[in-house]
Amino acid sequence: MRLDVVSIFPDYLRVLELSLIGRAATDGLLDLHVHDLRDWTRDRHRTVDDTPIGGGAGMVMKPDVWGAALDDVLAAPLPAAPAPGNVKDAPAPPPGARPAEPRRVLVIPTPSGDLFTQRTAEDLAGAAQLVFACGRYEGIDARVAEYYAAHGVEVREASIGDYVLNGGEAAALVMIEAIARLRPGVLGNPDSIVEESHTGAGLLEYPVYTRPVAWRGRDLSTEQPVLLSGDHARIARHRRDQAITRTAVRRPDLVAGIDTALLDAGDRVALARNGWVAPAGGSHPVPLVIRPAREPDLDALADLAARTFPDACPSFLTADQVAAHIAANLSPQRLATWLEDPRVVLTVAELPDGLPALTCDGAAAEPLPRGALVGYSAVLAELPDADGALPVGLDPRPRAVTVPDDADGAGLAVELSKVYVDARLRGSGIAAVLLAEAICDADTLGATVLWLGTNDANRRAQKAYRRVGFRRAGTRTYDVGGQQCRDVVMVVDPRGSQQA
Ligand code: JDE
Repeated sequence: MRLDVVSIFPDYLRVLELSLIGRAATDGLLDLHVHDLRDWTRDRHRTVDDTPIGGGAGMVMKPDVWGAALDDVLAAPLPAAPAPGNVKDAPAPPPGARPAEPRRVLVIPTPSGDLFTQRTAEDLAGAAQLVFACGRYEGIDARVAEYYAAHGVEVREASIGDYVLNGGEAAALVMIEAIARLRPGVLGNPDSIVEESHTGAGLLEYPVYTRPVAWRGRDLSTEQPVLLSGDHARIARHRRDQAITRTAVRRPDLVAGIDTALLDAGDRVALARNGWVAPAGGSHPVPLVIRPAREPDLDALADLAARTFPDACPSFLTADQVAAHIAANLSPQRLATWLEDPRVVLTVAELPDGLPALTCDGAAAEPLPRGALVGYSAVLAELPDADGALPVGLDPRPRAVTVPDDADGAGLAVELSKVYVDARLRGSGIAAVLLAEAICDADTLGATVLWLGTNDANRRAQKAYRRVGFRRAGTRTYDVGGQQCRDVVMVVDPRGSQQA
């Protein structure tokens, strides 16, 4: 690759002689040329600028000087192209095709250009010649870029960010470094490039650590023991979770642009924990809020409950039996009672921006409106009120559940009465977050055991509960609209879950 830089401060680019780039130039991997723009002036004062036509502050660089310089540099001989087959990933030319014109790109660093990104660097790394035109003052006469674009040169006006520099030199150095390290042989360790592109879902890098393991009060053997476990799969999962959390906190703009086809189930849970939901089949994550239910939610919540309950029922139940159960146990009135009862914690999953209609794989689904409720959970503490009554809707505690005493010799059982997620958002990680939240809520209520009953046949649900720490304790029979169903009973000790 040939690199040309044209500047009125050629010495500014002397740093290119140093480090990996300079080594690549001496090794012949890069053919680097720095030019003084004033060499193309023809007046005694070597003038490169003039006052703006139309008036105004500052000076503008002259098109005639730039034209003379760029005509020469863009006609310069190029290093011999590598033989076909030597270029990794290059498409094979069609048989009988004559060799294509080498790709020459004129790059003009300017704050008003297109944003230079890693994609731009990857693209430009494939060119045969890059010519960087470094302007000073208020810029270069606009006709220069237009002229070369109109005469078959690929022109890229490129910005390295939203700030103003005194000249294009520093921006050119940034772009050259980003591009040159992608060229074969320039970077010492090509593994690190491979690894970068692995996180190519558009995530920030995970935080990295080296010895000493304990440093200034921060001990990784207690903070992140998985990193010292030697379990490569778990380490990879942990790092990916960290990358997702970091991206959600620092660059929500990047999360909104993630291609969800590149996400696995663990990624979806990590995203949901950080306030984003990636629906299966959707193209981009959308914001998710997990929050306590409020009075205005009641109708939508009852609606969601009625929609999701039948999914969890065994198939031998009739529609009437299911409907009877919903009318009795999941009405807005019942939910309102829960909302007013301090022994009940009702949590909802809301999509504040809704969900766009999907047109993935030709399958279109209805969009969801802003503020749509897509999941909920209810935990009920087994605490009698002043009249000795337990919360309405609390199921009798199955014999299989034992209630350990806490430090004061008093135990408390809490039932995880409901956790449901809209069928459309299955596998999005919402259930895992609602469950983690429910376990924390149980701890807050003072529970020494959190228990639940779930239909024996619903293996998917049992697996989800097991994943967040529930263990099978036994069985119970459960009445749905007059029909006795067999449930598996599962338990978890919620104590200390808040730190997690
Ligand atoms: C490149 N991000 C920022 C600056 C300029 C007022 C003052 C100066 C070619 O025309 C240019 C080039 C530059 C230097 O590049 C940057 C830059 N990426 O500042 C100006 C414009 N307006 C003009």
